[in-house]
Amino acid sequence: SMDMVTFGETMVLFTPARMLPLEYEHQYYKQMAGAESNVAIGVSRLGHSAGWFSKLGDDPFGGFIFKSLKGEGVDNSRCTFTEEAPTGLYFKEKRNASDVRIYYYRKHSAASLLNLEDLDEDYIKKARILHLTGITPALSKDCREAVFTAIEIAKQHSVKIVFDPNIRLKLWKEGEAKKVLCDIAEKSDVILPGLNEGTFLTGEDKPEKVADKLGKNGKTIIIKLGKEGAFYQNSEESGFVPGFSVAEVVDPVGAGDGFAAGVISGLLRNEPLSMIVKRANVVGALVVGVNGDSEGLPTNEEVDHFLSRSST
Ligand code: KDG
Repeated sequence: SMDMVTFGETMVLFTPARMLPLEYEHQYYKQMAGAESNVAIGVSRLGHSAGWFSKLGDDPFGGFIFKSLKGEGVDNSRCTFTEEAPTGLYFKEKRNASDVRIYYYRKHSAASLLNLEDLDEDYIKKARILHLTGITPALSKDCREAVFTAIEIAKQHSVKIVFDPNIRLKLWKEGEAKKVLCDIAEKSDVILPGLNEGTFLTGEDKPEKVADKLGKNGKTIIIKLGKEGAFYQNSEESGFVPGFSVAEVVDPVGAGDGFAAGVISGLLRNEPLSMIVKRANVVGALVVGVNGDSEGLPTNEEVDHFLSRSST
């Protein structure tokens, strides 16, 4: 059985070789991206067992993703392939270090065909944590149904649900997104919004107020405040944890997934909430110093090393 199970779309990411508007770029290198697989890689690097599944195209890109995740030590035994649709793609455009834009080529992708038949109930119910993002329910009706069914399975078997809203308004309409994501938040045990996502879901703009609104029934809420750190609240405690500054932000994409991996690792180790949030901040900070959405994800030793340097 797995410490954590997650599922969603992983795409091939094409990164331009130069910092240039995409229209002028000729060369790309091939990486892998997807919030859920980023988290699975992160959790695995932090020393836990992580299971990830999706539906991949029966094409070279699907093969690349499948092998890469296996190489990262992620269990992908429940992943399926289809000939009906291609693996999704995504391009990054870097105009400068702080202006990163993304373009999806994922409509009607293989992952959007993921459905109830892809859920292995036994696999989900034996996990300690089910990680979900707000991206998967935006992909298709079938994907949404799979998410809500996975939630039911988790709840029936006391599997803790960690939910990162990951609001992607390129994928669906605002009103629909708000309704569905609030519904998932309501059913989750731990919710990890960025502050603007928290505002989107609750209409509040102060972290404490967002946490009060989202945090009913003993939920744990951790609001990501970027380089300012994070605010956390559960039924026993609340507080701010300051952020860590990194030498150079090379690529901000993926920091939130690193943070989620850090939180999941801390929950699996039963650490106190303030410690969980502190280490999660470090994981997020280390991701932004490296090009790519998952390449910078650290091991525990790297987190310890960073902490020892930042306190001296
Ligand atoms: O959090 C990073 C992800 O957004 C990225 O890896 C791609 O999953 C992705 C998405 O749908 O944007």
